[in-house]
Amino acid sequence: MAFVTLATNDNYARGAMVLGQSLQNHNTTRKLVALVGPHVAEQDALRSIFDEVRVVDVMDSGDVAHLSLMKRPDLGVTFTKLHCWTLTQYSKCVFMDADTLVLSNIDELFEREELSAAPDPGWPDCFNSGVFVFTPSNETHEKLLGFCSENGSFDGGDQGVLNSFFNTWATADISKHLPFIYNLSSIAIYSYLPAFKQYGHDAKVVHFLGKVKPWHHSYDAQRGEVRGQSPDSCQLHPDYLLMWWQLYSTSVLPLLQRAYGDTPFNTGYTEVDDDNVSQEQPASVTPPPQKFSSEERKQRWEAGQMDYMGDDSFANIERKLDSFLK
Ligand SMILES: [Mn+2]
Repeated sequence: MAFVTLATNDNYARGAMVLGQSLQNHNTTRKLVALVGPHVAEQDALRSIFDEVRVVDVMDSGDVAHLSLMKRPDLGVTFTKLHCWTLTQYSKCVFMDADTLVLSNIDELFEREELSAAPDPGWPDCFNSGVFVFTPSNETHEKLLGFCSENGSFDGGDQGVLNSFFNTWATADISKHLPFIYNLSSIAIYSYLPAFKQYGHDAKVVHFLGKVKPWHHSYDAQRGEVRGQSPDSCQLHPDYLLMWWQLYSTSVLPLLQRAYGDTPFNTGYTEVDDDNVSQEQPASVTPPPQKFSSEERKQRWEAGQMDYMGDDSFANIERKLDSFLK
């Protein structure tokens, strides 16, 4: 049995390392597996946390996955994620997005059956595909690929595909509904604050849903503060973002430095060694990393390598469309 995550670029690889470290810190007894896209450079550092790092290049495979991708080039990242079903050396797995963070031991999830997941905060009759229990099977994998290339995805990503495929989740078997505390998104905190105050302390997994990910912020190691946060956000809820950065700076960054030397990382991490840097100085805040130029992004898009979880996310595309309509 194994926890499985997916990193399609270097930023998600850092998220995956924080997730893997958080699972280890809470003494998981299961294996840790990372699926990585072919462009992820940080495989060595990943290998020091994960038991298995598997490179998935749907583009280069001659199999049914590649054929499916040629039919639906818009679903590149989705096909990469569906690859988790091919991990048949494990009898059961828990998939976790690289933008999740574990707050306590969750090995009990392996008692659940496929497909178990928590409700999505935006449409609770759909499950959120950031955390789910599944049974690896080449047969299921091929069925999923076939389904995906025939029907596409109603939301452009894996969550739409998986909800259409496992379409009895909402009604058939309540034991496949994971409690919300296994996939708590910050969106839900603000949309139902009294419930968060009542139940939030039981949270076991935090999911940094949305466009802005922890690695888009920057961190003042000296003061132990995440920059660019509104001052009252910490009063509303435990500072999950700060927890992510503390784990990143204490456990992941040393691994990256060991693997690559002291070359600066484009993560927004800044080390401040004196207090002379005043807060008004914008230079002390590192802007979010620019991953690709728009020309490079266009080329990647045309090659079927969309960054659906990042630059090419639906929200970004929608914003672009809106700018034309106004
Ligand atoms: Mn996610």
